[in-house]
Amino acid sequence: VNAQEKTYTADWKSLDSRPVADWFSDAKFGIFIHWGPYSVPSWSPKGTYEEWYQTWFQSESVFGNGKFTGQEIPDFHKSTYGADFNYIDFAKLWKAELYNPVKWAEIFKKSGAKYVVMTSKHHDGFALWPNEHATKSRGHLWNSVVTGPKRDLVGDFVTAMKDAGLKAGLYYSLYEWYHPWYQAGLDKFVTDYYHPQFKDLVDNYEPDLIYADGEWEKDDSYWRSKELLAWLFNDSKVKDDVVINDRWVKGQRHKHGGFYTTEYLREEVNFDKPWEEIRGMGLSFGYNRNEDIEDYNSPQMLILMLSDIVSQGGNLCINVGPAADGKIPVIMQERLLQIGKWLATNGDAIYGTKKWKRSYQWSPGDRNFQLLEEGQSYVEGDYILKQTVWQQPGKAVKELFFTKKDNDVYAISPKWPGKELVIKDVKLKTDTKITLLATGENLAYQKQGKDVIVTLPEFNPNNFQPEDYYAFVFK
Ligand code: FUL
Repeated sequence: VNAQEKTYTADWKSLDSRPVADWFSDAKFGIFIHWGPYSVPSWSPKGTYEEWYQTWFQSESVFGNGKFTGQEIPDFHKSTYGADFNYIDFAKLWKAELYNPVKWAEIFKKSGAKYVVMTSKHHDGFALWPNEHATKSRGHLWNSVVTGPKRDLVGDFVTAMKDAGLKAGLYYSLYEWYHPWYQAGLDKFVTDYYHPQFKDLVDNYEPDLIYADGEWEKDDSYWRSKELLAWLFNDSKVKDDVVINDRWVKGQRHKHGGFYTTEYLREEVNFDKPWEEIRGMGLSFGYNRNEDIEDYNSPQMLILMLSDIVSQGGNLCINVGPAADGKIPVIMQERLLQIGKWLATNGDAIYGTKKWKRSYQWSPGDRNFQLLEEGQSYVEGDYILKQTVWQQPGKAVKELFFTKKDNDVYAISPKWPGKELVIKDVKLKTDTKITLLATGENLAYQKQGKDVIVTLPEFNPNNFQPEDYYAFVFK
């Protein structure tokens, strides 16, 4: 039964029976965008989420991994903006004067991403579209058309992405810091605010994907998200197609909703549903000017992350934090283009693939790999993966990531394997060709027991582009 032929009821059994559209699992690579009044200070201690500036500054709560006193943001704020400067004042300073979503879309297309998800409203409650609920219920100007950018940021974003052939998604936070109705625990926060505001967003912009968030504080008896999802699936303008995530009710991630979400891969991933990892190129979602070059992942690291996640059946949605002026920081643009160049040659191993019978091959023993530095070319035997999600400290590392598509299996190697590539435990048909995607050449191989030994050509740097070094793909 197609999603569109069914009527859904407001219970998980019914709602969970709705399939996640295939385009999502096939896309594999997306871009997340966190942009809001917090992009004006764009500062937080390294390793924390910059978009949490408001609550950290106002409540002095300690957020992060325990390394912090909780005074960092209040101190920064007072010395930079003064004690009388409120978070609301950031919205007025936020001009987005260089915001050009058509240019964004060009960059995103070149990155090889297939979908882009932008914050329509983060936990600070600031609406990036002309939503009256935000302003009226709070009693101060709190959307991007009445203050700050004076522009429908969401509308222009969705139009530009769709025009470029990208899927356009919207992030939406259920809970809000400092919303008077929410703080008072009033039901009207849900009936007169969350639900109607959400409907306004969905029916005005018809997003391809909705990334709910901030569900963790309240039970469903408060949010009544199931009712809203029944509306979304039965009555909204996007009822047939929209893809949703799993953040709708406290404690229900990886259980209910659409695709499952992970964040900085803090959790085990062994899912029977489409899933997506989100993270920044560095350590934040909102742009953090406090991060230095070494806090950004190298292009190789990002490509290996993508390969690692895709080999486990997931998507990677990598975050970029635009500056307050609307520019995507040039380092982030460069990373996106680097990923895109690699995908242009090797995307066959990523897009539309599924998990193979196993996701990786572990190196024998405790071997260290070193990542390439920017501009460095490959030197045999000098290739290390720094602490990563795919390395077990002191144990073996993942030396191959596998994916499959139809009858093809892909092996993604973080380094040039040397004279030969050993693929363990693989069945081949007699006419199987083994191809190196970077050069297109077919390679000789022989079976050895259950394994296949592929003979590699003499490594000739002249045959490769810089991006080929990030990971070598064998089909
Ligand atoms: C989290 C939020 O608290 C972060 O600020 C960020 O928006 C991330 C995508 O979801 O739970």
